[in-house]
Amino acid sequence: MLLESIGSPKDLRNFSMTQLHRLAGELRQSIIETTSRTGGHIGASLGTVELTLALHKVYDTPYDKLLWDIGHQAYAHKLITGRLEEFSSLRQLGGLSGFLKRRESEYDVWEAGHASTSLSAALGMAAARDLTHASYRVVAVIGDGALTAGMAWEALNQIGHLRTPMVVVVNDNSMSIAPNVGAFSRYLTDLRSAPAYSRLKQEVEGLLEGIPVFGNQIKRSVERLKDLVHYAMLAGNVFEELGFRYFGPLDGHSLDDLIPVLANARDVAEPVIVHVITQKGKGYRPAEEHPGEFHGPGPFDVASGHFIKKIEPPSYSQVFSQTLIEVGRVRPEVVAITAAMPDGTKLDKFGEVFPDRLFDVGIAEQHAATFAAGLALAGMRPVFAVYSTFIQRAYDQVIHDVCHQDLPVVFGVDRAGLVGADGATHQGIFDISFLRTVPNLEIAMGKDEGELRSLVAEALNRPHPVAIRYPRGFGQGIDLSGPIPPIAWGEAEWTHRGEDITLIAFGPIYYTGLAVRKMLMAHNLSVGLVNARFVKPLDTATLEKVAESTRAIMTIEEHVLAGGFGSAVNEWANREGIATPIRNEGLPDEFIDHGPVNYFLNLYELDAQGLSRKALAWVEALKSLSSER
Ligand SMILES: Cc1ncc(C[n+]2csc(CCOP(=O)(O)OP(=O)(O)O)c2C)c(N)n1
Repeated sequence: MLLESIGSPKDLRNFSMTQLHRLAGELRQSIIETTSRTGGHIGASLGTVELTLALHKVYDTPYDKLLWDIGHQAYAHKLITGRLEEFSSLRQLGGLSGFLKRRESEYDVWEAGHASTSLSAALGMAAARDLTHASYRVVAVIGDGALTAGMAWEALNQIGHLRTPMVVVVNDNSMSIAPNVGAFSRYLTDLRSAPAYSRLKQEVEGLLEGIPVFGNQIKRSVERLKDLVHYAMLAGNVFEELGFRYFGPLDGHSLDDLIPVLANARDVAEPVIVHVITQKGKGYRPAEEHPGEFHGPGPFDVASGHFIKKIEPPSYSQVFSQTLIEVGRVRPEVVAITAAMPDGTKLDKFGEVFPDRLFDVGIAEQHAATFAAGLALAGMRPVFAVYSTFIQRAYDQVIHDVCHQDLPVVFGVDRAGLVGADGATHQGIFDISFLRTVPNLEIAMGKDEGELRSLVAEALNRPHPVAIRYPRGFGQGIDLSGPIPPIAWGEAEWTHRGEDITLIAFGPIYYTGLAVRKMLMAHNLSVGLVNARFVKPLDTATLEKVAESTRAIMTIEEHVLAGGFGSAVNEWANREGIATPIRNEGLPDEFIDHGPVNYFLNLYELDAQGLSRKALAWVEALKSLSSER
C-alpha cells in the first residue's frame, strides 16, 4: 500500500499523478472500511480526498496553515498526517477524535465541531502573520452548507476589507446534512452550472471581436453575448465584489485541475476564492446515492450499504416531532424551524405533513431564534428544535430577541446531556446554566418520552418562551398511543417518600434514581425520589415539603454542576434558609471527550452504582456527624 509509506505529507509531494490517483483510491478504501465499523462522517470525508491530497501537495503544511471548517470532512487529512495506525480507533474511547484536535497533530491547526468558524480563525492567523512579518500561507476549506451561516459572512466581509493574501476553498457539494437550502445555495448552483469563469471571459472577448455586421446573425450573436455576460457576471460576481479573486468552478475530484489552480491561487497577493465542486460520498455507491443518510451514520455493512441498527423504541427526537404533528393538526399556527438539521431533529416528518409550516433556515441558529421571535409577534406558535450544543450560538438572540420581549417561542433543546462519539464540541451539558439566567424563560425536562409529549403540548399553551430539553437516543418504551396526557405546569412529581435521603432528579436520570433507591433500600435506608420536571420555575412548594420530610437531599443531573439544576436548588435553599443538607451530583467543570455515554456516567459516578455508593457514604457521614453532636 502506498498509504503505508506516507508518514507525513512531505512523502507525497514528489509523487507522480499516477501515484496520487492510487493513493486517493487507498484513502477511500481506508475511510470506508473504518467508518463501516466505527460510524462517522464518511460522506463528507470521501468528498474531499483529492482536495486533501492537492492541498498538502501544494502547500508546505504544517508551516503553512490549513484550516478545515467543522473538521468532519478531514479523515483523509488525518490519514496522511501520521495517523494511519490509529485510524481504526476513530471516535472510540481514547482513540482519534471524529473532528480535528490540536493535541492529535501539528497539522491540525484549528479545531472545531461547530460550523462556519474557519474563515474567522484563518483571517486571525493571516493578520498575525502580517503583524509579525512571518511568511506562512493560510488556506481554509469551508463547505457550501457552512457558508449559509452569518459568521462565515462576517469573516468574508473583513477578509475583503483587509485584503491580505489567503485562500478560501469553497467545497461545494450542494449538500449540508440535508440538501443545502437558501438563496445563496441557489446562487452557488448558478455558478456551478456556468462554465469556468476564466474560459468565459475569453469567450466573451472573442465574440465581441467577431460580431458580424449583418442581419439575424448580429441578433443571434448579441443574444449569445447577453447570455455569456449574464453568466460571466454571475461567475465570481458576489465574491469578486467582496474583494476576492475567484477561481472556478473546478472539478474537485480532478487532481489535474486542482493542483495547478491551487498552486496559482496560493501565490496571488490578495484573497482568493477557489470554488471546488465535489460529490458527497464519492467512490462509495450507497453514500453517493443517499448522501443525507451517509452524512454521519453509525456502523454499516460495506457490501450492501445497510446500517447495522438495533430496533429500539422511538427516539426522543421522533416523539418530539410526532407531538408537534399531533398538535399541529388542530392548531394551524404551530410552525417548526430547523437550522439545517431536518433529519437529526426529525422535523422532516413534520415537514412531510405540513410542507409550508417547516422552515429550514440553513446553519443559522442565530437567525432562527430571531426569525421565531418575528413569527411569534405576528401570531404564530413557532417551535425551534435545535441541539443543545448549537443553541449556544443563539444565546444573544434567545435573551435579546425572544425572552426580553417575552415571546411565546418554544425551543426544543435536543441532544441535551452527553452525546457519545461526537465528543467535546457536541456535548449538551451547558444549556441549563446559560438558559436559567434568562428572565421569562421556562425550562423543563421530562423523565421520559411520555412526559416529553405532555410538556411539548403544554408548552404550546404557555404565554412565555419555553425550553424543553430531551436527550439523544431512545426513550423508555412508554406507550404513546393514547391522547396526550395533561401535565401540571411548574409542578414536580414526588413519586417516593423517604426519611434518610431524597434524590431529586432532573430528566431521564430519574430512572437511574429509581435504581439507586432500590440499592439504598437494600442497605435499610428510607429513600425518597422526586422527578423535578422543571428547573424554571422551580417547584419550591414541593421542595419545601421534601426538605421537611427527609434528612438529606441529593440532586442528580446529566449536566455540568456549575449553574445547573442542583445550583438552582442550592440558590433556593440558601435564600429560604433551608437546613436540610443538600449535595449536588452532575458533571465536572471539564470538556468531556468522545466515548460511550455509559463510560462517562460510570467515570463521573453518575450511574446507579456510583450514585448509590456516594449517597450511602454521605448518609453514613451525616449520621456520624449528628451522633457526635
Ligand atoms: C453551528 C452548527 N450547526 C449545525 C451543525 C451540524 N452540522 C454538521 S455538518 C453540517 C453540514 C455542513 O455542510 P457543509 O459545510 O456543506 O459540509 P459537507 O458536510 O457538505 O461537506 C451540519 C449542519 C454544526 N456542526 N454546527
